[in-house]
Order: sequence, then structure tokens, then C-alpha cells
Amino acid sequence: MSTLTTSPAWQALEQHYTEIQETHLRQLFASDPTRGTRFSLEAAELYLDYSKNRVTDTTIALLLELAKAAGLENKIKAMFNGEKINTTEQRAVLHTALRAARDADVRVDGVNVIPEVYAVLDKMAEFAEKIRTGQWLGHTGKRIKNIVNIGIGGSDLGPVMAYKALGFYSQRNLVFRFVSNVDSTDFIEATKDLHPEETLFIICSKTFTTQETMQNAVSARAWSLAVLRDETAVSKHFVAVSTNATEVAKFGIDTSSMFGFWDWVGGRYSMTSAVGLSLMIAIGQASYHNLLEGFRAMDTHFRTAPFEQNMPVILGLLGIWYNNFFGAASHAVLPYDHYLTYFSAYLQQLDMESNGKTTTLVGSRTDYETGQIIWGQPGTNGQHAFYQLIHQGSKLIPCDFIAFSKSLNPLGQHHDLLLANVFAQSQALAFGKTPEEVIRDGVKPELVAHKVFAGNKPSNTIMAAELTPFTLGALVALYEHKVFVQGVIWDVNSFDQWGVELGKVLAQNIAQQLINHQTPPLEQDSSTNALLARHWQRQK
Ligand code: G6Q
Repeated sequence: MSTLTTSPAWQALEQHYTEIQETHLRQLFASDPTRGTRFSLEAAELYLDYSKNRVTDTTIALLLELAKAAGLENKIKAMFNGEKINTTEQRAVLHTALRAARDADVRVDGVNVIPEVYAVLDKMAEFAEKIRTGQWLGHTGKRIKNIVNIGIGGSDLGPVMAYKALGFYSQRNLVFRFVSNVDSTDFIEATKDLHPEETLFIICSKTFTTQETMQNAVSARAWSLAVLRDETAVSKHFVAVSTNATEVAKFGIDTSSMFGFWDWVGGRYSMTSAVGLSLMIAIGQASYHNLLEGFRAMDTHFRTAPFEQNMPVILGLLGIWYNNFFGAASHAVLPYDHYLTYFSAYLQQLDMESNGKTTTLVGSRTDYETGQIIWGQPGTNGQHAFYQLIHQGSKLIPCDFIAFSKSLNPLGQHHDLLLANVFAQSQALAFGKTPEEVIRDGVKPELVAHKVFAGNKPSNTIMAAELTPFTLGALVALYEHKVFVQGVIWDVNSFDQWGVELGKVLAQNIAQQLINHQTPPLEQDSSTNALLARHWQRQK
């Protein structure tokens, strides 16, 4: 048995679970008319209503005990202070330094990293302005109109999510595309209607060795040079975002056109590093700095607010409560804002790559559930698709609803209808509909059972006045820190990703066979051999 599950805090929660597992949210709300406001928090322009969770004051107190027992306070300090908490890679974890104030002092190995952070931010701003104002010209003297970000994982999901999220603020005479997949269709479709003379590629790769990205970068160079017909054109049409100057130079990009970052920025936490270059070009430096301020406001809240008022701590603990005590394997994130189309996909990587682990910091195997399956998509569309299962299915799926009071694109009654839906959904999930209520509606007896909603389905509602760069920053930081809190409780390293390595190695091996048209005898397992043989046969 692990120290976690045998700890007094955990055992107390197990006992408490047996006491309240049958308690219905209807009872909890009936017994406390102030519940809707009492279980709420405000931070960094975000409002969190967590009253529709299956918790009492005792639950929260016990969960806070668990956080304390896990040493969360010191772990937060250690992260913000640049200690090497990514122990398997011996790295500091300092994405928070990327959005610290210009006069902050954050040290890694005794060196203040903030001046370097701002040197890169300023270089990005200068470049972004040149593109936005048309001062930066392509090889043939034409203005750059298209920006294609080539990257994958952390070098893609943040940029594409944030670009879509802040589309309202983007410069509309510029076209942005994001290529990530090694499937050539991605590159071909993204560039089909673009002209090389007007196209800038941002090759975004921390390592500059990632197979998919390098393959797409090679194809991008060939695509450009097929028209521009001059190697020197690369300097006007390619820039790099990377930590690896040697590989950048080898690829043929002048390192003066490289925007650097550092090994203390993990890929999935890199949205506010130079990886955000495409976003800065899209929204401009002022809005980009508003985004950083939103991140910073949430960082400060996380670092300083007492745990009982700390939004990421409360969200993280609620996730533990459902995952580990109610056995809820998944968690839905449901934004009621069309601009947040990619938000759940972004969170999937952030959360699942961080906490999808079963090895503890000291190398033993967890005997408890860890990372939740994160999924979702914008709300109203989901209502007409998968919400059925959340309402009446057999699984418990806690949800986060995200909504904004003001629409960026007001149009007639649209926004009222949108918000009516988000409020109605959390209400329906929490309170359901009893058989008596269904009968009162005059439903035929044989249909009553079908029309009953058990309710008692937990959800959080996160609201802000408006989707702005600031609120997006606060929202992303909220989830980053929520993931951190859970990683601390589960005692895993949220900042490595060894789980993605094996597939990469095996793919290289198989790729050699495919590229060299290596015919049998095949050296794989019998299933892979059969698949390869069939593929060769069909390809002929
Ligand atoms: C994120 C992961 C991973 C990474 C990609 C791209 O935390 O490390 O998603 O971002 O594999 O890596 P490069 O930026 O090195 O190309």
C-alpha cells in the first residue's frame, strides 16, 4: 500500500465518501440557501461556481488536509523558485517565469532568467510588428500575408488553440495556418491556396529534431524554393523557434532569425514562450502582453491565496475527489464560446501528458488512479451529441462549463440563448428530474422511467465578463496549476513524458523498412508483419 492511500488524510476521505456518496445535490442545496454563493471563488477576472459539486464543508476541509499532507505549499514554492522539480530530467519548471513582470527576479542555477525572457519577448515584438505593418518583405519584395506555423504537440496545440481563441483580436489581412501532422495532407491542404512569395514559415520545435516537424519543414523549404529558386530566400521566409541553435543553423535558418527558449520550459507549458510567436503576429504585442498579464494574475493568485480560496487548488482537489473516490475516469470541459473550439484538445495534452503516469517520484508504482481522461468540445453542439450520456448514462462525468457574460459578436438573442443553455445544463445535471415531477408533467406511465433524470451529476461553472487575451491567459494558467496540484497529490512528475518515447523509437525502425522498401523477411511481431505485408501488397 502506498503512503498516499494509507495516509490519515486519504483514509479520512475514504470514510467520508461512504458517508456522503448517497447525498443528493438537491438535499445539499435545500439545506443551505447560500450554497450557490458560498461555494464560489473569484480570481484573475474569473468567477468559479463550484457549488454544484458533491461536497460539503467537511469534504473541502478533508481535501485541503490532503493537499497540506502532500506538502503542496512547499511544492508550489519550489516550482516558482526554479528548483529542479522535474527530477527525471533534472530541470527546473519555470513556465511562470515566462509571464513574470519585467522587474522580477527568478533564478535558475543562481542566474536571473527574466532579462533573457524579456530579450526574447522584445525580439518577438519587433519581428511581429514588421510582419504586421508590412515592413518585412519576402525574397521578391512582396509583403508577407501568410504565416504557417509548423510544429507538433506543445509546439502546435498552444499556438493553434490561442490563435483560434483570440481570433477576434487578430489582424485580418494576415492568414494563419498550423501544420502539425506528418500526413502530407496537412501540409498540402494548408498551403494549397498560398503563394511562396507571400508566405512565412515558423518552424517551431524545442528540440528541432522532432520527426514530424522536420519532415514538414523540409517539405516547406522545397515548396518555397520550387518557386523562389534561390537558397538565400530561406532567410526571408523561414524563422525558427527553438532551444537548439546548432540544428536550426544546420537546417539553413540564420540563428539571428531564431527565437529561443530554455530547457526549463516544457513543451505543453510553452504557449507563452517564443512558441507564441505566431499568436503575437496575429494579435500584436499589446494584446499578447495582456495575455501574459492574465497568466501572471492567476500565477500570483495560485502562489499567494490561502488554499481554501485558491481556484487551482480547489479545482485540482475536486478532480481528485471524483477520480479517486467516486471512480470517475473522465472529465469533460465544455466551453460555451465558439472561439474556444480547440480548448479541450489543448487541455487534453496539458493534463493527460502531465499526469497520465503510474510511477511515483521515488520510482514505485501507484496503487491509486491518476490522470483523468479529459475530453469535450464547445457546449451547445455537444448538447445535441454526447450530453445524453452525461445526463442519463451509467458513468459519472464531472464537467467544467466555461462561459462569458458578453459576446464578442453580439447578434440579436444569440448570446442570451447560449447562456441560457449553459446555465440550464448544469442545473439539469445537478438536480435532474424526479419520477414525481415527470408524472406531474402528464407523461404516460410507460415512459416515466425514460424521462427521469437522476441528477447529482457534478459540475463547475467558470465565468468571465468577456473572452479577452487576459481572461484566456488566466484560464490557461488556472488549468496548468490545477494539473500541478493533482500531480503533487498523486506524487508523479507532471513535467516529463517518457510515455511518448517508445512509439517514436519503433516508428523509426518501421520507417526504415518502409522507406527502403525492405521486403520480407520482416522482423516485427506477427501482427505488424502481416500489416506490413498487406500494405506492400496494396500499395503495388
Ligand atoms: C510536450 C511534449 C511534446 C512536444 C512535441 C514537440 O510537453 O514534450 O508534445 O512539445 O513532441 O517537440 P518539439 O518542440 O521538440 O518539436
